[in-house]
Amino acid sequence: MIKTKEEIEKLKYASSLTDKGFEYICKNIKPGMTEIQIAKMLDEYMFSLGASGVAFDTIVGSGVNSSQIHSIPTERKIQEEDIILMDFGYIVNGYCSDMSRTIFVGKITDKQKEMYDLVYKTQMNAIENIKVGMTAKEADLLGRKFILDKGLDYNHALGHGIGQVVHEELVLSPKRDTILEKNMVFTIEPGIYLENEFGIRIEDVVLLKDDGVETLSNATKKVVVI
Ligand SMILES: [Mn+2]
Repeated sequence: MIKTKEEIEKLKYASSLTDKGFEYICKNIKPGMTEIQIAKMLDEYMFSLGASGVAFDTIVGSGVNSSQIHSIPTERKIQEEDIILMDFGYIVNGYCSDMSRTIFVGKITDKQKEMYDLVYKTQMNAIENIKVGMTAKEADLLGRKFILDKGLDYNHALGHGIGQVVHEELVLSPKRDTILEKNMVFTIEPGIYLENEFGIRIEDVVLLKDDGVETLSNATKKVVVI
């Protein structure tokens, strides 16, 4: 679970390529494309940058499909006004990346904006406050707090360890007492999933250091409307 300097460099590099993938896909998604086409386009771009494979099947959930935590891309076409949740990770030099971003096409509704801000706020609360010596459970709560305060919750862990495999043993969940140590690398990925409406997830890979976490994935988390 604890990474060497060399492993950290590889994880950083894998995440930096994923940042480029997100930028690329935001520029290239057009209404009328299907979720499957978007997933394929992103995968192909990442392979062209040097990824040797996907860390897991790329998730592209648009419209109501975004409300499923792990949706499988479908033939649904992107609308003029739409929401798209993407979760993607790639293997680069043997190490995995993992990122989720939720973007908007044409416009963002007031409710979507409210939920986006809530997910962002709780993710930042975890990023700013997770420290060495905390338990996984305590970390999980930091990345759930503001969502719970609104009477909402999400049905998955805040995050998981990541390395040569995308889901390592470390799990940041309300049930785990694992002590977080320096040089652990894990994801922070809170979400909100409103049944029959839409879902939002924001996920980054982070490195735990003496003075807190450093995010290894750095693609924008400002609201993106394409
Ligand atoms: Mn993940």
